[in-house]
Amino acid sequence: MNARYEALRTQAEEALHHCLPESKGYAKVLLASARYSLLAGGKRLRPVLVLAAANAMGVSVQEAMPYACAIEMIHTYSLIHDDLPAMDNDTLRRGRPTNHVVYGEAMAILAGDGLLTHAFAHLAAQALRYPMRAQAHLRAIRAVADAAGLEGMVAGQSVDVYCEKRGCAPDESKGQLDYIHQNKTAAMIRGALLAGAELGDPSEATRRAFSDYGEALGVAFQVADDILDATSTTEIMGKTVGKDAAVGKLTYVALYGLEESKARLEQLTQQAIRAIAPVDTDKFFAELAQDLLIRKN
Ligand code: GRG
Repeated sequence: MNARYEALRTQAEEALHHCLPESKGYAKVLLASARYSLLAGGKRLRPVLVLAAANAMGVSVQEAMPYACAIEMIHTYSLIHDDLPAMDNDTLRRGRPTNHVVYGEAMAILAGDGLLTHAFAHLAAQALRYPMRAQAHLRAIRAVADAAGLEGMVAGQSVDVYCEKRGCAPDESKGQLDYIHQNKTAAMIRGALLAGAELGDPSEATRRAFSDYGEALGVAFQVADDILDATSTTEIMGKTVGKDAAVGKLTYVALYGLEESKARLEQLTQQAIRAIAPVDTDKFFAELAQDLLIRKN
């Protein structure tokens, strides 16, 4: 990733260390469990997107940072819950044992619940600091909620889980796969961009540019993830790979094969770059899409 990405990632990383209550008192194990996963590293892609979109709209890092932290809290909750035995039953995440392996299933569920709820408390607190800009903050909070909820990530995950456990009709698999990618993965990537953009009162055309870029980039990100699951190693990825094929998961590679998946990834990347061009004056977003195309983890 380029130097600007790394600079934004470092700022977000620092802020993440201060956004949760300290692990003390009777609930200290819950708080330790939430901190364990939130502070385990990762690419911090979604926080960087929030900050970069806000910056493109002339909004300060200070005003946008709680959105960057909140979206990473929500992303982290989704990873904790996704790794649970009832879902993907994974033991490795971000190069460390998964939350439930360390803290037990019940605490992992509660840590996820807590991170999701705390994210919105964090956002409401920030909106209250800007009473003159309440509309912009409410629209940004709405973008986060829409991305995460029953018409976004959770909905996508539900179809993914349903297809894996119950099987999906073969003639519907292409539509279902698109739905899973657009919601499980792309919704939060698009939501991060929209949250940052909404803070700057965007025009309809600018909102559309961020939305279309986020959608294409998000689906590309998941196609790349499907390719990496089939071709990379557990050491490089920091999570178990090769499981998709082993459990017969509906993925891009399973449905279209490796070569067509790579071609689709390239096509989606170009689509994303075209969509963001009108607002991408310094080409940060285009470069990011290119970097994600060749990502190794
Ligand atoms: C449990 C509600 C609920 C949702 C789970 C995010 C998710 C939805 C599941 C994780 C499994 C998976 C492969 C999702 C696709 C999105 C994805 C590639 C997530 C991992 O995001 P990265 O690569 O992870 O940005 P880091 O660790 O870098 O933050």
